[in-house]
Amino acid sequence: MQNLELAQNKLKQYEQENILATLNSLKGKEQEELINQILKIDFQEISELYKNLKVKEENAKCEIAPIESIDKERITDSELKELEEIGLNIIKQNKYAVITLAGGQGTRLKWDGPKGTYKLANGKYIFQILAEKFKAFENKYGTYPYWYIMTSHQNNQATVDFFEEQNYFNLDKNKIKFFKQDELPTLTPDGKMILEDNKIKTASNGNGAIYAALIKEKIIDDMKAKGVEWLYISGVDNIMVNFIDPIFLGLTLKNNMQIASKSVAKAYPEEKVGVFCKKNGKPGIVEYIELTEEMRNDTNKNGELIYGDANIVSHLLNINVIEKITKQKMQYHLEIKKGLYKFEAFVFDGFKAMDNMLVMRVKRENEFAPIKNFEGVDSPKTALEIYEKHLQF
Ligand code: UD2
Repeated sequence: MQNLELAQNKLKQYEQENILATLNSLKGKEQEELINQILKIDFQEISELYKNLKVKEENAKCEIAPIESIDKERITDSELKELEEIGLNIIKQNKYAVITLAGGQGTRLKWDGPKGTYKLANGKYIFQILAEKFKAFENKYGTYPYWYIMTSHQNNQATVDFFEEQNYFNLDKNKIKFFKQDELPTLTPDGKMILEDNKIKTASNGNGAIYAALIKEKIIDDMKAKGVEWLYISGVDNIMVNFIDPIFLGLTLKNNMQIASKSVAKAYPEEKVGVFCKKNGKPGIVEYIELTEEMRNDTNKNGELIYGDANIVSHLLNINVIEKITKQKMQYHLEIKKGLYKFEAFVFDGFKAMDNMLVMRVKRENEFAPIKNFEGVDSPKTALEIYEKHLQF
């Protein structure tokens, strides 16, 4: 059967009549490109996601309970020294890699390039600030780990071009690797795909797409060939991220954990951050949009928020956990942007593959200055103020 007929049959089977009409009206290269895109899309997956919307979000069913965290400020100096030695030993053997999640659209920042290419008022790009952390680590310890950057189909080329133009910020380009996450069609509220320049409109399918991407893009194979055992996964938008952290790695090893994350004390109940918890007894995070009013304000006898450990997208995973996570069904969350349905997987939903995880609470000003919005909270201005006041190498 010809590809055109295969594409037409798929569109009929999944009731995407409007795409079918356009497909039949196109000719030559334009029609061929749309056919190729249609044959690559997993219509069954997107139609199940849409149908499942009628089923209440998994969170509504699951039982949520607090999870304990270790406050870094309460660890003694001698123990910090011991933990640092344990972690350094792994990092110096090149068994450690940093993964930067950079496939988001960054719509709130009103910047149409990849978020890492945004230049702050101090003249530094976000990617440049992240790259300088590798250099600083090398100046202190004589080495720095591998750096993997997850991009999206939309921003990959622009990201790679930017690093080439910047000569990889004088880092060894052989220690830096880019890989693309997957994407999903966006839908109208009645489940129809839409066209943009005669192509089906798609969007990144959330930072939880990292697990499948690590396998599909053979990044896991690349890491294993290099002897990597520990992955520090963090967001591109936090310029205070401390992603080469021997103490955190040491604490995780000492507690025999395969997954660990950093938290900061939630600033106030309504703060737009996910919070660590246990869902049906497994470690996880409840996203800010899914936190109930009551949970948001729940406090313990000392008046501290029960769900007070805020997620700063700084996760440490043993490489063996990745395959375990890809074996479980990935949960998708509905996000409605400009009236369209977007389906996003969240990186932290993978944590339920383990029975427990370590949460290390760090001081907000030392490790968290996100750049989310063009102005106001979590903006380039607020992030730069924290960066200039608190950055320590
Ligand atoms: C993230 C956390 C949230 C909160 C907040 C703190 C997730 C899902 N949510 O919310 O719990 O703590 O940060 O700052 O982590 N990204 C991709 N691919 C995608 C979508 C996002 O790589 O398809 C990256 C994005 O570039 C960024 C990171 O994931 O580096 C988090 O961005 P986000 O917009 O998904 O999540 P946000 O900021 O709403």
